Amino acid sequence: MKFLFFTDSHIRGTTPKNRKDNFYETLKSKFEEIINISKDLDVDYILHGGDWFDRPDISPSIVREFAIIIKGFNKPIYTIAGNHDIYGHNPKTIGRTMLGLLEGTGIVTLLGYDDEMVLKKGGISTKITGRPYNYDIDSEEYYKKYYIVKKPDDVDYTINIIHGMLLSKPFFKGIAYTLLDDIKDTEADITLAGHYHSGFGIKKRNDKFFINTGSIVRISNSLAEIKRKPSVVFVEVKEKIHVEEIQLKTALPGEEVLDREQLEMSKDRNLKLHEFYQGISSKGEYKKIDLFKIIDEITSNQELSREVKEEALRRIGIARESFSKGEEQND
Ligand SMILES: [Mn+2]
Repeated sequence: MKFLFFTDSHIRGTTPKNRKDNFYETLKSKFEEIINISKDLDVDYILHGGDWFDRPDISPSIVREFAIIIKGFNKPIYTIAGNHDIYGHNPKTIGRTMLGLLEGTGIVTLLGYDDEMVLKKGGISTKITGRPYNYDIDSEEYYKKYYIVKKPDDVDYTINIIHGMLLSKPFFKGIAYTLLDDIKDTEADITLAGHYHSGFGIKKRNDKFFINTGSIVRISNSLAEIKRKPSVVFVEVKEKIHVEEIQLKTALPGEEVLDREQLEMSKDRNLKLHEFYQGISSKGEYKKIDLFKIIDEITSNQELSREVKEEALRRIGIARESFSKGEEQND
């Protein structure tokens, strides 16, 4: 039984300010390459780790174009919603989102917290579970119920797909995350994670695989992202598990797509922080800014010191309270 996994495609019609290419065209080429890889490897199923779209309300013309492309996989697609796919971090809003539309029209199958699929082929059975993003997914109180899954006796393998901040080593304080070592008791043979865009590759703990090869697009212009080559993962389960990371050929060298000048500018920590404060202090502007993108940008920016990151995240926390109240009214 063969799978192809990729995550965090962040489909959008505009080009992020850090990118020098036509992001929309790049996205299309990447999807086309991934479809070709899936055909060449003759995979049975496509798995995606969430954040299909950059926002839940991407324009219909863009969704239409990508829906046509995604149908080209011509294989069942099992997936989950990421934080960018839903409104206000609320998984219950999926019915009014563009990912909900892909699900409703049968282009993808969304796995909710209580769903489990048992796939069978050639005498092998694999149980697939999905854990869409939720605000408490990495909380100390609840992370286990999302990350740790059971394996029934009557299946050969179990795969859990999750959209959460799973990391291989500790980050700085101020953002919730879950470490591989915290969840090594999971009975999932393979945990496939999205959400953390830089990824941690393919890791093994207690004979279990933990995989996040990162977003297929590079949005933030940190040094790590400039060096990173986006990739997908081929998984084959037979008598044993075979996993393989495949780098995308359509992903150009970081220097060619990410704006180095923007990175140089951000080296001035005070300037960066000043711009950030300006962004959130003007109310009209603020509503147009994706909070998680700000958090992603700050946390992945290697030019910022730990203290600056912590202070920024502390202030975001305060700003976020009033933001989510406003968002609920509009929703
Ligand atoms: Mn994402």
